[in-house]
Amino acid sequence: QYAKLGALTSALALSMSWGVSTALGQTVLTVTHSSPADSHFGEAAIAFKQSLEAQTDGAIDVVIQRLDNEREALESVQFGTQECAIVSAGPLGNFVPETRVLDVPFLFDGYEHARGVLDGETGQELLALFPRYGLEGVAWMENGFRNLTTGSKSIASPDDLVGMKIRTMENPIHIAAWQAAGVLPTPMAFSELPPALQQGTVDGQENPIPVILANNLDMMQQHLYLTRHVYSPGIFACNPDFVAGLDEQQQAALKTSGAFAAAANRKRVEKDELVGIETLRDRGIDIVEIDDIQAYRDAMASAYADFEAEFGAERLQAIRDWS
Ligand code: EAX
Repeated sequence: QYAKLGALTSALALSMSWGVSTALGQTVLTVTHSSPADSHFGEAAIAFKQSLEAQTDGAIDVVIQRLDNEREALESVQFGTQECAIVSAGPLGNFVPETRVLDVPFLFDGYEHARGVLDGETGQELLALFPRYGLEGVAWMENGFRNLTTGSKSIASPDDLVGMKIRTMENPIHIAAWQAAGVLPTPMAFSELPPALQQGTVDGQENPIPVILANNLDMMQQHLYLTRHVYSPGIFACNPDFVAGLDEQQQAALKTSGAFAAAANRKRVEKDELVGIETLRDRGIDIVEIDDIQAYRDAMASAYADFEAEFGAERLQAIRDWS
């Protein structure tokens, strides 16, 4: 019964999206992402479009759209009402649970470390699990290391965070880490964040420099603490049936175009990290370097027993020790 229903819904989904081709017989591939075009995700989408359209001689028409509810984007890709999405890994663990290991705070020392793990065995093994959950993991993307921002309340040490309402992504690992620090985490989709900051329903939020810059979150916040507490990967995901419907050459082009997108994405993250802090300072937000990052690690320490129970202490250590 369920199998039949499943087949029916996928047939429906098929006719709703990629069944629709243009007069020229083009296949339309819609890819959404959560930031403006002038951003680390926007540049990735443009690089992908240019590469795939050129490689397939225009047989695939890539349409880029903005969708800043990342959970909805992944649901639509899974269901087949849109072909692909670039999203941060925020909600990804609710779809592919094994990817949650990447969300553990203070797991990576820096960009080289995080990228090495994603490009290496761990990242590739995780991508191979996606089809089990109705998704095709085309390439890892990058959102960046996350930093804490607050509105009128300022913080001298993590002790001051106790009782503060901080918006987090809809990510159980992040939520547990902030709870351990005494914060009242308020998970919500990215689309709900600007109004929540403007209306003061939360005291702060956390996001990487590229996201803060591209979305002008500094205009809604007064203090930026360079906590770099957690690395935020992104993912380029597509609907597996859509991918299976492409010919072999197009599938290969999809993969290499995903790699182009990832390269453009990383390049923009690097640029934003390099000049973004100065730009944000010039725009007027108070920027605070953290001398005692260990205090933040200690504040979240009580969550680590659970993380070790979920992922294995050895596994976490192996990721930390990557070189
Ligand atoms: O993908 O939800 C978030 O805070 C993400 O970092 C943002 O949507 C960028």
